Amino acid sequence: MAKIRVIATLVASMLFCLVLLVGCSDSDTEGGVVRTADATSPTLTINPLDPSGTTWEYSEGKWEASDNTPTFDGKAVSNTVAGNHITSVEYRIDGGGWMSAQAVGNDGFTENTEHYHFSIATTLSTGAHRLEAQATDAEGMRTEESEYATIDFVVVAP
Ligand SMILES: [Ca+2]
Repeated sequence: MAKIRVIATLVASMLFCLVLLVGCSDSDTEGGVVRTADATSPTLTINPLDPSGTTWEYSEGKWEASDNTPTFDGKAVSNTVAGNHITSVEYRIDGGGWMSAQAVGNDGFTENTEHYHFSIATTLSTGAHRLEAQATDAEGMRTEESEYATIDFVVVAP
C-alpha cells in the first residue's frame, strides 16, 4: 500500500508539473525569441511641407496655405519592440473620412520609425481647416484619439 501511495504521489506531482509547464508557456514565442507584447500606441508628428517654398506662410500664430491641396509631412514612431513596425499613416480633414499617407522611401511602411508625406486628396475651400493624422502598428494598435497629430490652418487662395 505504501508503494502505491508513493507512486500515486509521484504521478500527481508529475501531472501538476505538466499543468504548470503548459499553463506558463508563452504563446508569443516567435522563432525561439520571446516577444513581449506591446501595449503602447504609435505616436506621430505633422508639419506643413513646402518643397517649392511658396505654399505656406506662418502668420499671426497660424499656418496659411496659398494652395487648396496643400502638402504635409511628419514622423510616425511605434516603439522599441523589434518587428512591431508602423504599418500605415492616415489623415482626415475636418473630421471626414481617413485617407492614406505615403511612406518616404521606396520600401513603404517597414520600420518602427517612418517618415511620411501626403497632399490633401480633395480640393479644400478657402477658410479654416483642421487636419488630423494617426498611425497603426503591426500589432494593430492605433494612435489614441487624444494623441492624434493635429494642425489647424487656413486656405487663403486656391
Ligand atoms: Ca520603410
